[in-house]
Amino acid sequence: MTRSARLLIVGPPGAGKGTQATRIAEQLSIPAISTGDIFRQNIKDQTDLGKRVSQLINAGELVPDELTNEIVADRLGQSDAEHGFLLDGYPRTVEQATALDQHLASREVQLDAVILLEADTEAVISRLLKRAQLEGRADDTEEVIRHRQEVYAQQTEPLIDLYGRRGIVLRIDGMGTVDEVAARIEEALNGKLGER
Ligand code: B4P
Repeated sequence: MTRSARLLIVGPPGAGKGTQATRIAEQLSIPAISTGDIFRQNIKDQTDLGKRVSQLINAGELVPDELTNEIVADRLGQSDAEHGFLLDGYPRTVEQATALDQHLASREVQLDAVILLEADTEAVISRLLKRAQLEGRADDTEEVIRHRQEVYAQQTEPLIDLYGRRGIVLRIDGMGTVDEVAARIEEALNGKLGER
């Protein structure tokens, strides 16, 4: 499958966004752009940006919209994203969604689909606790994981209605194996992208 596609993947922390984003991007030959990965890389490299955001991320808080919007606009302006991209973990607030709309409108393009990964809260918490043992991410303690779920419910869930009204949301059951979830996404995306 090689097609131009402008996509988002949304879902609660631990739903499998990063895991699935890599696969989908590879299948469609588009870059997967994860704001979480961009921030973590900057923290690791101890850049100015990394120093500004590390406390917020480790506490499970969102990075300010203005800063995040600037980073994404810059990344989307790079040549590999010209014909398509999969944004993973962005937008996370209504303000970010508005900024993305404005950015895409200025390029006279629009989103093709929003993949919404749905998963049971207790199951995602146990996935993230397992990742904590494997990777030791500072924001994967139980207290911070629960806080990130609340932040998602308050700040990010409203985006589902916003995109739902545009008829571009693909609801995907995120429970089951990685391969099972990937197969559901592929089927839904084939249907949606085939409509264009
Ligand atoms: P993210 O990096 O986006 O972190 P996340 O929501 O936890 O998702 P992640 O991709 O890591 O996990 P996934 O569900 O794939 O953000 C981290 C922080 O950065 C945020 O809290 C915030 O502070 C900041 N940030 C990022 N974007 C921002 C924005 N736009 N605005 C402001 N701040 C922002 O997977 C989780 C685990 O589940 C993995 O270990 C995986 O192996 C496992 N898994 C996946 N699928 C599975 C399956 N089917 N079965 C079992 N396990 C599975």
